[in-house]
Amino acid sequence: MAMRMTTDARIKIAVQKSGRLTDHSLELLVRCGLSYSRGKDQLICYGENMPVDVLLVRDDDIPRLVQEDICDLGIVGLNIIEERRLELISQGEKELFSEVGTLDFGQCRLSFGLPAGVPFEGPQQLQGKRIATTYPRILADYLKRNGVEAQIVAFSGAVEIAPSLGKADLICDLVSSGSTLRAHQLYEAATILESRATMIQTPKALVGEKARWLQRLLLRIQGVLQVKESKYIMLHAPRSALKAITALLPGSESPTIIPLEGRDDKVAVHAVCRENVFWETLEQLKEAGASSMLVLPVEKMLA
Ligand code: PRT
Ligand code: ZN
Repeated sequence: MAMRMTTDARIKIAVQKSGRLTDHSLELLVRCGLSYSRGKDQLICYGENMPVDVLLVRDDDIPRLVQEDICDLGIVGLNIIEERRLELISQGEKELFSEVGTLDFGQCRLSFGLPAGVPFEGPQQLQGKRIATTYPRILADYLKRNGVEAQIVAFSGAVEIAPSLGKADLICDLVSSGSTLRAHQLYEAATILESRATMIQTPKALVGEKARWLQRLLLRIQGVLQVKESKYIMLHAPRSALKAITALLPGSESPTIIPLEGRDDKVAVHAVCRENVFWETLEQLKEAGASSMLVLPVEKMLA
């Protein structure tokens, strides 16, 4: 009994076992301060310094594990989440997982791929066509919303070969660089879903210690995401140009102004910029009168 209680008090996060999201997902958790050891079977990473364990599974299983409350959290592409959400809704399921945040990796688009040379003039053109996809529910939902009837040819992979096999007129598949489409003489005609890795949470309310840890973890994730873009900038500014210079600092709220020993005409300005600071910005700052500029990466941030 005591054993079971300790297990239940731990947060379980479902992460893709091996694929495009794996390294980024684990890296995010490590940057949140988690250190873990990988179990012998390689299926669970046991958190050593936080009550957080990571279950390594196929990405397609992640929404179900979270929805059925086997895991408290999951990191998975919005494409998989949407497909599963539509399936659950069609089954009359009311208790779904909730989305807690969009992450900064796994970007891709669910788009129509048409044979090169066939122009795309809008959804009406899809009427009566055969469309191959691994996302039949998202596609059906799109067609319904656009009042179009088409034949959905469900594939489990390698959708891009469907047109050349004569199995479909066009495809609806994930695209990132577009090179797979090009290699099959297809082009990206229109996007129906923009996807990114997303964190989802169980529909069951967490309580006590576990709820507190979840809150801490979510705050840390937010911090990690903010930090990646943020820079700390230090510079010297003539008092007369202070207004113009602070207005140029990208995404900074209220900079710290520090007097300079022995100089009445100049001050030091320190600020956190929530966006990247490019060379162009530094050049503009210099033109406005700034000097001794330093841009530093931000290691950690907690609002
Ligand atoms: O084994 P498991 O089921 O866990 O993995 P999987 O093979 O189903 O998934 P995986 O690792 O390929 O992708 C995991 C997630 O990464 C997806 O669900 C998306 O959310 C996201 N993602 C981001 C992508 C892509 N980019 C992507 N380009 N998933 C797939 N692709 C494929 C696409 O299907 C097509 O075949 O890559 C090809 C197109 O790429 P480009 O660069 O040629 O356009
Ligand atoms: Zn998968």
